[in-house]
Amino acid sequence: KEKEISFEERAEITNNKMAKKLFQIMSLKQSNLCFSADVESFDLLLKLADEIGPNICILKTHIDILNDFNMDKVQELVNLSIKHNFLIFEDRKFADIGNTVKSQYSGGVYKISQWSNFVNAHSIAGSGCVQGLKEAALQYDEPKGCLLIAQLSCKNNLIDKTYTEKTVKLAEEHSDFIFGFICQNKLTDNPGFIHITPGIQFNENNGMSDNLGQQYTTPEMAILQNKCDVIVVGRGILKSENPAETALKYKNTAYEAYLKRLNL
Ligand code: 5FU
Repeated sequence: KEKEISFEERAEITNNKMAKKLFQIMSLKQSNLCFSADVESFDLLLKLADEIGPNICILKTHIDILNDFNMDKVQELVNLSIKHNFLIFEDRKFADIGNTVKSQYSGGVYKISQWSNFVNAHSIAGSGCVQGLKEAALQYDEPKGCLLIAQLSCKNNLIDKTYTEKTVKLAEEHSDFIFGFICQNKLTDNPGFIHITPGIQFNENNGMSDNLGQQYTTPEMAILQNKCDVIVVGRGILKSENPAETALKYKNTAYEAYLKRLNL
């Protein structure tokens, strides 16, 4: 049976600067929790980021669902990410030709490349899409990165096994920029690639799905059985009575599951 490698060791092994930084934060903060801050008010997002920030390694945004977006508030979010030492992941899911995603990433209203540490992309458009994002990222001194969406959590999605395998291959070909996957289970033994998993809730919350096809699994299942590294939690935290307290519970559960996996 192959040995499990710790986040700390993986930070040492990988040559990808973004992966290194993330593994270091995870190991330092003892957190493999990503908070999905899916709210419509930027002010609320900032309040939550300040409260939950100490317990997360990543804060995930959907910047285009905010009603009160402006660049000053983005700067406040960046300040909070420095204060609490978490990374900002814009869940933009790029999926176009290289030239277009390059502009979508760096330009427009949101200027995503300026403030996000990493983004994600569908692999459907192939290497040009990855290349376009990579080119836009090159203008910055600090590391930027991208995850490929290898699997989706939602019911009846069109991704099959071949698509997932080809996605892993695409990631391997661009491992200077691509440092992992949005997925539902571990896809490769390459320790530099991180596996980040949405569709997570404790059993006791709203059952195991929503009305729009989202499917949930528990933190323990994701980390122990499916061998993912990071859990992404949105409504499991947001809809709870005390988001900060609930986030701490998710953090502890996910990290304990990871420690258990290391010692198995
Ligand atoms: F790529 C994916 C995916 O396969 N499933 C997802 O749920 C992304 N997501 C995102 O994670 C989705 O857009 C939400 O922002 C978040 C899950 O939120 P929830 O409230 O925990 O269901």
